[in-house]
Amino acid sequence: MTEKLRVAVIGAGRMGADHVDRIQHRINGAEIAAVVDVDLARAEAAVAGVPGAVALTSAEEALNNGDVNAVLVATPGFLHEDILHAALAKGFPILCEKPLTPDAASSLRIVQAEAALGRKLIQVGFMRRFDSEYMALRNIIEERGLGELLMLHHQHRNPDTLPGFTNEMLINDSVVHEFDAIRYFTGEEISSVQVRMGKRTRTAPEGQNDPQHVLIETESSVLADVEIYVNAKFGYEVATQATFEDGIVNIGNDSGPYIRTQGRWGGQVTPGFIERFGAAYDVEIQAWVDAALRGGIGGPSAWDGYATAACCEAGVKAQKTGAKTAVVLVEKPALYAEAPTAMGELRGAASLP
Ligand code: ISE
Repeated sequence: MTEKLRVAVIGAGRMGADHVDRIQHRINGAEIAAVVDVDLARAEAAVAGVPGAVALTSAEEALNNGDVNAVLVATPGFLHEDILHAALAKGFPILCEKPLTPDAASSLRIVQAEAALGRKLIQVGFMRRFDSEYMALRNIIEERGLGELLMLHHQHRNPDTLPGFTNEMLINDSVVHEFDAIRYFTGEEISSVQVRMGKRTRTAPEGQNDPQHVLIETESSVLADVEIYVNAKFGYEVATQATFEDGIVNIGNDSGPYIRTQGRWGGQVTPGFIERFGAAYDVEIQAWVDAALRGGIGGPSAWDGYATAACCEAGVKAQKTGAKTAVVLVEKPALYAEAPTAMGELRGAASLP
């Protein structure tokens, strides 16, 4: 492969622009060659200050630009499939923000296209796998120092939602992260999903049931639950409590400066996901670049994108029926049998006392 990735970032919204800044200023081994957005002014704003990078309005043009040899897809999910097929055909390394695609059938088409190539080119942007506390919890689970993992309790709270954030999006846009996290922690597929809708918060927009309680079971019957609450107002929180045979582990609780002043004590609540996972995004993109330069991927694969899409489909069905809904996957192609090697290098230090 080449010495440096020359990346086309497709989509210059919040995540795309954040990745342009990250690659330009904090990542080794990659630089920005092009930024694409249907809104040219937005693409131009993203490349301002990036010498040599071009602003374009067409993904196709970017893929055919001789200066580009890698792609970071950060458009809305419904645009991913076409871009991914075109980038696979070029043989480019790809970092695709979640979701891989919006439904399991189209994600499976991507998996099949990549499996036919016989090598992994797509890394999916589940950045939580690169959070230091996530890595530490996974180590504790794998090493079995606290015995077997029995349950995972997740809290996923956002301050508010953008207009148009539907009931389905609580699953497809938000709980998709817990589906991946549970698979990452346990190393197992999810076998069923159930969704309970209770009392709504008064600030939930019309048609949105918020919060919701999602009940999840894995292949070996680890039980997990997620409180997804997207109008929590107080700030952003993604936390997990893991129950083991011989202990309890908590991750994601706000830490940082603990201040006592004027008769009060406390600290700051994290405002949003960009701040909560900023460091994880940096590690994720560096892992992608390093692995791509060696001809592989450094994190979750297209299979992980497909499996979580199938969990989301079961979750949306479960929202409508209230029933425990099975997650059905096709047989895993041999290409995805082994975890990417870079994940081994990225494991956090075991943090048992
Ligand atoms: C958003 O798209 C994200 O990916 C955030 O991590 C998540 O917390 C939020 O719920 C989603 O809407």
